[in-house]
Amino acid sequence: MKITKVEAIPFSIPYTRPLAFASGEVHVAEHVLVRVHGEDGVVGHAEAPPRPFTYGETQGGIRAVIDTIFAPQIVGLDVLDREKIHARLDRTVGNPCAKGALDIAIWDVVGKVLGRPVTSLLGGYTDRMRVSHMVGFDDPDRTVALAQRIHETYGITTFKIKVGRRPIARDVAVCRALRAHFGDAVDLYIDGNRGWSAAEAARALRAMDDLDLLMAEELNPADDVLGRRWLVGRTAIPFFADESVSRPAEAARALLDGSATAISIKTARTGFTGSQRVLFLCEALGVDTYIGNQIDGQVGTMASLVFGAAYKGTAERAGELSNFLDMSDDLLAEPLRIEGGELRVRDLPGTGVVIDEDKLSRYRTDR
Ligand code: MUC
Ligand code: MG
Repeated sequence: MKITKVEAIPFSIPYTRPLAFASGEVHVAEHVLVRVHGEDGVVGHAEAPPRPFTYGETQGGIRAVIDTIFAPQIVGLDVLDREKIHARLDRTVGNPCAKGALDIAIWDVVGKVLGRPVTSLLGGYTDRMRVSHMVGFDDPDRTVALAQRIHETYGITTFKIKVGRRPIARDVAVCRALRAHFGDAVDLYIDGNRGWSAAEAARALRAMDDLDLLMAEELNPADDVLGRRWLVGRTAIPFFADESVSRPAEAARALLDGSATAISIKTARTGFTGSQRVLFLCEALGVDTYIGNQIDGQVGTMASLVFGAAYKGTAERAGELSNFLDMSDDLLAEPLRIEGGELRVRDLPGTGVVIDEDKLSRYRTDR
């Protein structure tokens, strides 16, 4: 089955609740829907969520690199020749979200051609994942009220709290209020998006020592080479690398040089093929992973779920699969539904993504 055409369709959907964190703020989902067409009219879909402040990709840049560089290199190749496809894409450095979306859309085509759900082609471990909800910067009372509503409405019992503000007491107060409100009924962990120095992060962790945090993520910049190693060495909980490991080789480097003890896997930036490589590396080294959220819409969340549910290592931890709840609308014909704190994969060939074409017409910005 040859690839006949690739489309990169920009769309824009506002958030009802903007998400603020140490490295940026999101008010509108300005994403790209990637469509890979195969012979016989088979079409695979994926969502590329650019994070300009994290990886430097933008909506316009993702479109341009796909239209002018990647599509001409892969049109005409067989969808099963994935090593060949990746060898061509990897001639160009960077562009993780553009490459990730192409990879996922190609897997979607493969699943449809074979008539099997991609989750079973990848690993087939389970059909569901527990969901972790990520909360952005706010004050303690509003954060507790939001988490309580999410807990009651969707049954979610794991929360990631964005930290990295100054003074550090602001974030400590939010975490403390959540623990006081929920007691041990929820799991809590923190993500600093590189906002603190190593010394500030160490102080913050000390101030939260009694809060039973599950793990910590990117509290200070990985480029503070010795500072990061010093911090990770004195942290008693898993220290996750996220945006500092956008490729399998970076994950290997981070683990070997002691600048992380665990790895967040985001299909938005490593697709399914790169995410497999990260996961298998971590499994071989005995290192924890979890499925992170690149502030994906529902199409991207479906991909995270399809991958996360496929493997024991990723399915056993709650995955960040709920931030589409902050969007005013989305593109899936049948919206995702979180029930009892879980999301289930769909028993459909491919990734299970079916696009609502009316919504796509409404939100696309190229016409
Ligand atoms: C996260 O885990 O950091 C914020 C920036 C990004 O790329 O992803 C989000 C969430
Ligand atoms: Mg993160």
